[in-house]
Amino acid sequence: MEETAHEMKIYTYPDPVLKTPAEPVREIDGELQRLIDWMIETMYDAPGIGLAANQVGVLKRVIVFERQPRERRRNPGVLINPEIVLGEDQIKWEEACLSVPDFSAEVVRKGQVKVRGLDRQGNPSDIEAEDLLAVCLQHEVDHLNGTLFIDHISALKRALYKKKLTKMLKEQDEMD
Ligand code: GNR
Ligand code: NI
Repeated sequence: MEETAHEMKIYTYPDPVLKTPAEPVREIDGELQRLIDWMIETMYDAPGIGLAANQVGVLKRVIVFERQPRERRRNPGVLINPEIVLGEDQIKWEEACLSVPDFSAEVVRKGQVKVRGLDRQGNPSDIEAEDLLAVCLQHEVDHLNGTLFIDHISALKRALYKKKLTKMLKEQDEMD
């Protein structure tokens, strides 16, 4: 492993840290800069197109995301204390989550959003997004509020996923 690698552990469902709302950031200090760098590394290493601090066990309102999720080049974005200030149109997208292993499902969200927060220097930053980036930003803000995409699907589909997960965990247990 490289000496500069700082991938953090990604917590998975049903860990309680994923259900706990994160606290607003009050001070943008060196520790927060380090967290942001590690989150960006962890996101690309996973690989994923977004990551919320809850997912790495830190209850601070910080998200990182890939600004151009369809491009090969890395163009990371950061928002501290993000809020969705505008949402228009509905789209249905097949979502997955690094914290919800081996599952994906269609979720209805806004197709266009404006998300307001602070950049890593502490300056106000508005991100306008559509399609996949809009879905991703809503998914990340949900994480900060303790919500997962499986909270948006039907109770039946969610129950089926829980059953599948229990079976997977049991099989894993029997292996070791
Ligand atoms: O990498 C990710 N891909 C993705 C695809 C469709 C909808 C949402 C996402 S976010 C996910 C990474 C993640 O779990 N972020 O919290
Ligand atoms: Ni997620």
